[in-house]
Amino acid sequence: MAILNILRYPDARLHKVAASVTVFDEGLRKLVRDMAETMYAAPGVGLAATQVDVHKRVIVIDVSDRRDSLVTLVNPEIVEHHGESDIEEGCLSVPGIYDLVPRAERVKVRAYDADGKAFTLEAQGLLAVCIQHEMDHLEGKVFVEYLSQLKQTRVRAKLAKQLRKSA
Ligand code: GNR
Ligand code: NI
Repeated sequence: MAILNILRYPDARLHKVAASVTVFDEGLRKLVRDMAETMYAAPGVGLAATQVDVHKRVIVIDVSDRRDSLVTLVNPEIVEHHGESDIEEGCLSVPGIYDLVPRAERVKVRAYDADGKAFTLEAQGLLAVCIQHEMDHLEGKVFVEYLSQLKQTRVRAKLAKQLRKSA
């Protein structure tokens, strides 16, 4: 297992569009294990492959308190969405920034697991929001891009200041 480096916004690689997985092999299962280890270590409730500079449609999520309920989504598709969520988001690629962005409260997702078995998942609350957040990463979209230009300017200033302090 390995802990992978998480890209930080702004980084052009966070804007790459991920490609569908076509081969379900040991390399894919190792990527999923390493992504899970990276997510748990961070700690975060989700991680998209884009964030570790792998541009494949792979997501890991665990919103459980005990951190024992890993969900792996390969090539996910939202087939139904309902309502509006009011959960504030954060992102491991944008540390220290939290805000509300428009998301559905409930989603039905069709995806494959790491072995290539198809399944559907009905999610609500934090899990539903997290799925939408991670699927945006696969499209090269980071949650702060939903915010006003004024807020985005403030986010960039805050991240630049964090970097200066850590240097
Ligand atoms: O750890 C995370 N927490 C979180 C909280 C609310 C909505 C979405 C998230 S996802 C985030 C981890 C991350 O950056 N995934 O891409
Ligand atoms: Ni994120």
